[in-house]
Amino acid sequence: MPLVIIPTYNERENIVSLIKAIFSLSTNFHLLIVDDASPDGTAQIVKKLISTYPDRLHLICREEKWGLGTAYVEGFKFALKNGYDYILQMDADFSHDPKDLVRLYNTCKAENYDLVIGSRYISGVNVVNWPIGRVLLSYFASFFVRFITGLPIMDTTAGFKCYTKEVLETIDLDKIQFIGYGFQVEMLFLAWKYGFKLKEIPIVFTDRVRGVSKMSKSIISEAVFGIIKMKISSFFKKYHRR
Ligand SMILES: Nc1nc2c(ncn2[C@@H]2O[C@H](COP(=O)(O)OP(=O)(O)O)[C@@H](O)[C@H]2O)c(=O)[nH]1
Ligand SMILES: [Mg+2]
Repeated sequence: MPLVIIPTYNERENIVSLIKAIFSLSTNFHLLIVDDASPDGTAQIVKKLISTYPDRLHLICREEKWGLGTAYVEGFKFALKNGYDYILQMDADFSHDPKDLVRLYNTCKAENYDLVIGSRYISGVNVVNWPIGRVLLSYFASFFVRFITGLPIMDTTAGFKCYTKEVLETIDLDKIQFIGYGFQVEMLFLAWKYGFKLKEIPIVFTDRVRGVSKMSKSIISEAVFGIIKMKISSFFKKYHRR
């Protein structure tokens, strides 16, 4: 059974239509929202929907804004504990098209990949409505990560992915370093180091229409130094699958 994990912080304008869009897909996805005490009441809105989708919709409410990376780690642990075998992740703001969940999942399952990445940069630059500064930042960040780590992936900071449970069981989730966006890179890097089969498929990424971005300068500096540190420390680690 596949589980889609969506971290939220102030996504009240997006969350209901997103949940409905996912539950109207042909695949029987289950859904976990991990909310960090959004002041706009995102969690309360989700809670009201649980009775409509009792077995399919799950919610974890955290007490504070503890960051994207830790929200995903908590979601991954939930997925493993509850026996899901494919775990997908996406943003709450419709930047990732819910219909692409089916493509990610089917590619992972039918073609026996361990991690499938919805990629903005595999065939040119498929980003719609982002300000040029944000596109350049993202494209440069992706290049920087590839250059430092050697990852054979064009969109190294992608947040739209499908993992098999084996990947999440192998990676020591308690040792994840990044709390912000660098988390996406760290998971990808570890999956690659452990020798899992990775695949990029093209997606179109559209900037959010509703709500505001949570990207910040501190997230960027965590990422730049953190990635160099991650690469250096990887020389001293062994990556054996349990
Ligand atoms: N739970 C949780 N979700 C977060 C946090 N920061 C961002 N998000 C969510 O992560 C996703 C990506 O964030 P977003 O603001 O769209 O970033 P951007 O698209 O890179 O500008 C969205 O679903 C956000 O609501 C956080 O600290 N905690
Ligand atoms: Mg976004």
